Amino acid sequence: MSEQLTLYLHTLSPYSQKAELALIEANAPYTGYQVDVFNKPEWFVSKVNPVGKVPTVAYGGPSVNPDEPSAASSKITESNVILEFLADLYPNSGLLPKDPVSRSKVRLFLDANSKSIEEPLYAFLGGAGSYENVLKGIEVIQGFLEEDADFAVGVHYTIADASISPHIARLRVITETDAGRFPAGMGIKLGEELKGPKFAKFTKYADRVLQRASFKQTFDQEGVATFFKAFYARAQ
Ligand SMILES: N[C@@H](CCC(=O)N[C@@H](CS)C(=O)NCC(=O)O)C(=O)O
Repeated sequence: MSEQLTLYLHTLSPYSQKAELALIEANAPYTGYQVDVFNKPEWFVSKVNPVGKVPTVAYGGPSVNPDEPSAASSKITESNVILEFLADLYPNSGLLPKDPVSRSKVRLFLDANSKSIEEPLYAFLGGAGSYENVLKGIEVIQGFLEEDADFAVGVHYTIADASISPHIARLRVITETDAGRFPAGMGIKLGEELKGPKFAKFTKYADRVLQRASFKQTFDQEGVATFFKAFYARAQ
């Protein structure tokens, strides 16, 4: 039997959603605890994650209230590390394939997702990135995808799918609402460009992952859109 697992998260955080998706897909028992990242409790920084970021997993040790964390639990940070940890903890979940070549493909996908999607997308959202870099990143990811594949790697849901789907959903929010600190209209333009034949493989994959039950269960579309509009409001 696995030990107690607490996931410290924020409901609007794409990195937190990566961990939630893996836990749900593995059918893993866990306690989720929402951390107010805009007004962090002192105990979270002193006892859970000195960097103060979510997601963080506390694994093992006694069962305690999440806001009274035990020094005896292991604290695991960084969403990609958490994804690999959960795949190791639940080897029969299929979150990581069994054969070494497929495992390396999943790891390459995770790395590409961090560099080619996470970095350029949130830089663009915050008004410090470039439109072209977002498109270049999507092209890189598209290069990993098989034609008509349901999943990023192989024939099962893996941590590769969990790593990218929260960002695909936020990309959709940007292209549908134009919310973000980039010049007005660029979000809508991006959406139009992604509808073209050049990005058909990526768009098909995106449509599929956003339909998944675990995804719908963990995504607050209205909440993300409202947050983006307020937090990344353009200067008037
Ligand atoms: N590289 C980290 C990024 C995590 C991250 O930036 N989390 C944000 C929420 S989306 C956070 O906790 N921010 C609070 C802060 O930076 O103080 C990961 O992959 O887990």
